[in-house]
Amino acid sequence: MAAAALSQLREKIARSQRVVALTGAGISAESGVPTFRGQDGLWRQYRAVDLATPQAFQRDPRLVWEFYQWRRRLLQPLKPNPAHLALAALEEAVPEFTLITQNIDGLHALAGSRRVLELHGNIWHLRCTGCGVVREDRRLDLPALPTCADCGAWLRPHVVWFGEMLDPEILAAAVAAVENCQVLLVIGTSGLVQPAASLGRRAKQRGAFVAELNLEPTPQSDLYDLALHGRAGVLVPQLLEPER
Ligand code: BJW
Ligand code: ZN
Repeated sequence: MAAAALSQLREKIARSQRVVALTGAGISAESGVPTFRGQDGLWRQYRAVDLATPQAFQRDPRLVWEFYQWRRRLLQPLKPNPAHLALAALEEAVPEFTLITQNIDGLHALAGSRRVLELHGNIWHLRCTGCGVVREDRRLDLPALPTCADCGAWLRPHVVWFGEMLDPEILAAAVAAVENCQVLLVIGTSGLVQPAASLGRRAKQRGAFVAELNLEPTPQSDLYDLALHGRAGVLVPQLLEPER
């Protein structure tokens, strides 16, 4: 059954001009990045409202920075895994391939993916709360409360917290990509966080073939055409293997 589903998905991809992948924390799990809602997930150990909301940053910016600096140190040595690498290879094989990620870890770019829409920002980018400038900054020895070299205001991680709007241009590009694609791969996301969670349904409504690749079924699984259960690091590379 799984073999038949895999071969059906390979065939759909081979016949398509426009393919999109939407990834979540599960694709980076095998690189050592903690997910949010699994058994060892970040939101099991920490309260999101205390650390990943604009109110939390207003209340206690040092605490929020401590959390992000800890995560930057954790992420810094981590490498892309076979799932990231397979998506970079798929981009080369498909005429028009768009990668939409909810992840802030930057591992898709490290794997060689070129066209990446980062819906929730990037932990290696800092944004000034005063003048709005965004700069890449990979230092692990940031001050406890880093400030902007241009205007002196506090810097914050350039990520999207709960209750904040996503970058409208990036979201519009993601919506356009899913509404125009022929195949959408939904990989390693629990499908609980909006607006990313509604992208699969949009693709489906516009006639795309939607496949979910996840360790386990999600609340979205029934909406889709096909589900493959297993580790992303095993399943995604299998999409590139020739039919036997
Ligand atoms: C594997 C695997 C392996 C594991 N192989 N698979 C209704 C009520 C209340 C609030 C809302 C509501 N509707 C909408 C909202 C607002 C909110 C929201 O959606 N809340 C829900 C939780 C209910 N959304 C927002 O606030 C968004 N903004 C917005 O809507 O703006 C408009 C607005 C403004 C003001 C008011 C109202 C609306 C912004 C959302 C920003 C999300 N930010 C985070 C943090 C980013 C920064 C950081 O990392 O610190 O983004 S939260 C976190 O969740 C992170 C992730 O990108 C995101 C999604 O998580 P993901 O990737 O799905 O991870 P997990 O852990 O949930 O799942 C992992 C999956 O992988 C599992 O399924 C595993 O099985 C699988 N897996 N290992 C394959 N090896
Ligand atoms: Zn500034």
